[in-house]
Amino acid sequence: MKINSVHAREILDSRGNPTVEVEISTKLGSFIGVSPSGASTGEHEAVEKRDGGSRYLGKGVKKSVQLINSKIAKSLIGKSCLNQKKLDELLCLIDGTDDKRKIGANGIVACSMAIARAGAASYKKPLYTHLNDIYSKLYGKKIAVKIPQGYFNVLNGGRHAANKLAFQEFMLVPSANSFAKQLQMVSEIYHHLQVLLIKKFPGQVIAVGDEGGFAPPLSKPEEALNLLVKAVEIAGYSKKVSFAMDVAASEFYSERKGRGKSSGEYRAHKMFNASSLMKYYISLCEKYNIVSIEDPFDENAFVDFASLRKLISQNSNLKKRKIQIVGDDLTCTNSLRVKVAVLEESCDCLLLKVNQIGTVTEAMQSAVLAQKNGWKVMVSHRSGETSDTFIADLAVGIGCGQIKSGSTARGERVAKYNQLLRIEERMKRR
Ligand code: 2PG
Ligand code: MG
Repeated sequence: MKINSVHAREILDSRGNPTVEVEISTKLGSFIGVSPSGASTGEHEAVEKRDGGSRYLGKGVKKSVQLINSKIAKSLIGKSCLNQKKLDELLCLIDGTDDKRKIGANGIVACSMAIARAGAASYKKPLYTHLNDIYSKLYGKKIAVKIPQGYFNVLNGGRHAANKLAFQEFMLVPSANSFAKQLQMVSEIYHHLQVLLIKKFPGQVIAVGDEGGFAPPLSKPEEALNLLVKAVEIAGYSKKVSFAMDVAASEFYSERKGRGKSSGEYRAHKMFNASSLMKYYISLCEKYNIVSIEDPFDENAFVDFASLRKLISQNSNLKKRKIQIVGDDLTCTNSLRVKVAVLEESCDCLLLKVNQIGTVTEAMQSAVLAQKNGWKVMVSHRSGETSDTFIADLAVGIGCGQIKSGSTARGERVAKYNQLLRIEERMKRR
């Protein structure tokens, strides 16, 4: 099925910042791809191209839009949208840099996602099935589609909120036999949490952070976790919900000059070094039913990640509970960095964000590498999003079993969860 036209435009994301939307048309209609955008971005991510200057405070994306409407359109028009890998390679080739700084990963990812949607329509398949075909081919065997476990971020800190909580995300992990039930449980807990917060902070605004979780004036992780335990209890789900955290530790890490790599400081509610922070994580895991910790250390601290895994596996109280260590800023959906993390045994779960690397194919290649090395994969949104639902189909299509898309509030967050409800319903009908 031939691509007839490619048109990029600048639209706004959930934080009110410009982002790139691309519309690719074939004779079957037009198909959209749109880039999300991070706030706690890893330094090894592909480059998000911004215009600079005063327009939109420098955050405009017109330069990337223009390059897509000229260079990329010229190369894609007339090509078949069915060969995702070949077209993704072509996008990388047109950009020609190793970090996609010329066109911008934000422009390229929107093109790549629009191509996938056009491909799915040509095969008359739902997006998740088409993505599953592409993934199975890259993997070298048929991968089963799967509705994922949700990791729902209901309390926000770090770069996603204006409070003093250094840790970025506190997530609920409900166990249920359907996604619909998971969503219902979290929505109920979320509303109980709201009541608890209103009582705890009378007269203060209980605003939500960038990902729809509450952002109350807390500073210690224990305060956040205690509130979650309480809300879960009131909702009547005590035995059915565990907890996860994205620490996003690079955001409060600083190196101490001249003292070598692992002598840096972590400025959270108090000062830590890598070893005291490690002990702190162990104490949190002993006290709370935590099953997943993302980015517990700086984005270059492969060895500290590995030491934490080792410490958990040697702890008699914790080794039976499977606590996964997730790489996000550490690995940046980049297969070269995943390879290092595999060798160092830094993680056992890869956070998968397509815009961190730039194309659907490259993101899938990182997921294949992770899974072939026995890791889990968690598909993820960004803190700046639109109502686009691509990642819901991606999580189901690669059958990875995990997704995080923020809280059960705010349109751009629930859009993904609602899409999972649709897919689950469709899969049950078959
Ligand atoms: C993260 C993400 C998404 P951001 O750190 O995992 O939650 O945040 O998009 O700001 O990088
Ligand atoms: Mg993260």
